[in-house]
Amino acid sequence: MSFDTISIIGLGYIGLPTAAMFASKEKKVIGVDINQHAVNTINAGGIHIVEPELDLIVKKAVDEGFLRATTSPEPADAFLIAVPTPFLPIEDQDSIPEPDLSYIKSAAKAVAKVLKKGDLVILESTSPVGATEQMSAWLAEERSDLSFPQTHGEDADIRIAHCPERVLPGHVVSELVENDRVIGGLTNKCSLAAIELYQIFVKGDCAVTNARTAEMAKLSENSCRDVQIAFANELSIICDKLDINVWELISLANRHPRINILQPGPGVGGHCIAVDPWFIISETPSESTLIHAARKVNDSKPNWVVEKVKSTITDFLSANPTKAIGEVTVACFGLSFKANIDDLRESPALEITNSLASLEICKILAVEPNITELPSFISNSIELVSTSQAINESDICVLLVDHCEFEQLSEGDLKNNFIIDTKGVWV
Ligand code: SAJ
Repeated sequence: MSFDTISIIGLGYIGLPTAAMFASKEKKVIGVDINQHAVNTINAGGIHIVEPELDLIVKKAVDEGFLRATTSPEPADAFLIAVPTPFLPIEDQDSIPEPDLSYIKSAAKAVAKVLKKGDLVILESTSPVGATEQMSAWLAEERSDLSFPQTHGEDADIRIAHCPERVLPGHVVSELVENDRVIGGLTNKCSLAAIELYQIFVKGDCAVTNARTAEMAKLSENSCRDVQIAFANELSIICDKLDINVWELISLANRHPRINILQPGPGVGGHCIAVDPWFIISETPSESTLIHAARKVNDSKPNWVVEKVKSTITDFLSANPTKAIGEVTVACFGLSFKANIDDLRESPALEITNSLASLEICKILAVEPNITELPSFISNSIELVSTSQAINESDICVLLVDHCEFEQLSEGDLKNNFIIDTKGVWV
């Protein structure tokens, strides 16, 4: 099978780097996205997302004519669907969110119009178990003139597979090439075609399974990490109550040859680890008690930090009886969802800072070295300041993200402030 033209549907954090990698191997790549701004930016040789090294690769691919973006699918030999799989809005905090596959459905319907015999369609989006079979059914509904694996097995005209992305934001370019891939074809021929496609640029192994196992593998990876972080977060709350330094405790426990406890923090953020477990929980709620409990532990950690700040304000006022509560200043160090990035989406640090501001009991400063202005959706009473200004002007310093800039501070820099450290950088 030869893949002369490859189409990527969805040019976001996964689709655009993937398109760029195929183009860097001199394949003709057609990127498709409904976002006209993204399409225009890419066709001008730019990128609309933040990811190290990607800008140069995209520019070269566009300049050399291997990558082009458009808003509607065109014929190709292989289609990779990398669209969002969000959740439907929940009615109340205790309901279990249900996945929204409407972007996959729209992408499948759009691709169906240009499908031809022999084409390969791969679902890359993180999806609930059964989504690849569902996507194939949507394609078949649109194209009764073509045969699909669910009805014609190995003799089908179209090949379908699920190959989940597993790259770490911030390291996408190297991980796309080096990481092993899980390849879940609806039939063996589907898997073999998908392996041939990925081997154009992937150096890692391509491990073959079926589509449902591939879907569950991706969900299990992120759920496993969520459960392990929940254990660390629960330990941090227990240790706080027992007056034990959790960071020392974890480093001691990790000296055991078979123990590797992860790091506690202000909660779990980002668009993957805090989200993907819900695909499992929503499909098998009675069987996912541990995964569900871990979600609750991690989701409740920001609120625990807010309560900790409130009790520290009380301690500060007891130690400084001449001060009124309105004169207290709290500085929050870090707003992004993890260290050394500018991404504020689904960030527990941002949630904590915003919650503290909404209490309206004291002045809130925020330090975030990776942004130049605060997003419009957070409280306008929060003031974005430099690290030194925050230390000098605050009474209480709350470390929320372990950015390099904060790790460089010494004990002496903070000697006049009360400290709450959710990442173990200063304690
Ligand atoms: N975190 C902790 N303690 C830890 C590790 C992480 O509190 O010990 C927190 C981080 O601060 C952050 C969140 O977890 O708020 C997630 O950060 P992360 O760096 O662990 O992961 P993501 O969400 O950036 O990327 C994950 C990766 N999955 C795994 O490591 C199993 C990545 O490989 C996936 O491709 C990505 O999700 C995805 O797209 O699904």
